[in-house]
Amino acid sequence: MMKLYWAPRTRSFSALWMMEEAGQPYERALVDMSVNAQKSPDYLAINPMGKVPALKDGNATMAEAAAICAYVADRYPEAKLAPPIGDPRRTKFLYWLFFAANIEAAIMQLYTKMQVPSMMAGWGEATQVFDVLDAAVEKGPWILGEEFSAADVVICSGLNFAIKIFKMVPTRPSFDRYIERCSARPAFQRAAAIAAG
Ligand SMILES: N[C@@H](CCC(=O)N[C@@H](CS)C(=O)NCC(=O)O)C(=O)O
Repeated sequence: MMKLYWAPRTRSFSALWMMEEAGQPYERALVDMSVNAQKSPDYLAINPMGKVPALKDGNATMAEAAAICAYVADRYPEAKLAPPIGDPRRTKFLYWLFFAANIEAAIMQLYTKMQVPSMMAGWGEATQVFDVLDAAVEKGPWILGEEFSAADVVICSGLNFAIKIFKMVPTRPSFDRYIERCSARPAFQRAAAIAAG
């Protein structure tokens, strides 16, 4: 059984939601950040960055929320949370999983008002990152169109975390509607209930 290391009100929500979408039994290990458990030697052996989430599957361990979501989708193909390997729909699926890092960076740039030459920044112009995302979620229901996938778990969790919970950047109507659609999913609600304790 997979073991998910997580903590409430953190980026580990995406991995928690993903496990609930997968619908397979898994174990949860709460990492107590109030006592800095994420920096304990035992935990650093799992994630040397000392951050949540992390995942253990047998003897294999990994971290990084988007990577965990991609792994879980491939590990449980019957849950249909990723287009299968070789399917051309993988193009956009992988694109959005990796684009999540641009969103994260753009959010931090806007929040800190950090000046960066957009040609040198890997994520480019922060506002353009949001324009591109806006166009992608506008039509819906999901980022790949009709099919929900792990890419939605990753992208929507990022938006929800930064915009709804921590209000780091202003929202947009398309983001609000997208977050609403995602948060209406039973798996999202189960994860939210778990996170709320
Ligand atoms: N790039 C990581 C980021 C994870 C992350 O930033 N986790 C934060 C909580 S939101 C954390 O564990 N912080 C604790 C610390 O840095 O001590 C991912 O996507 O998994």
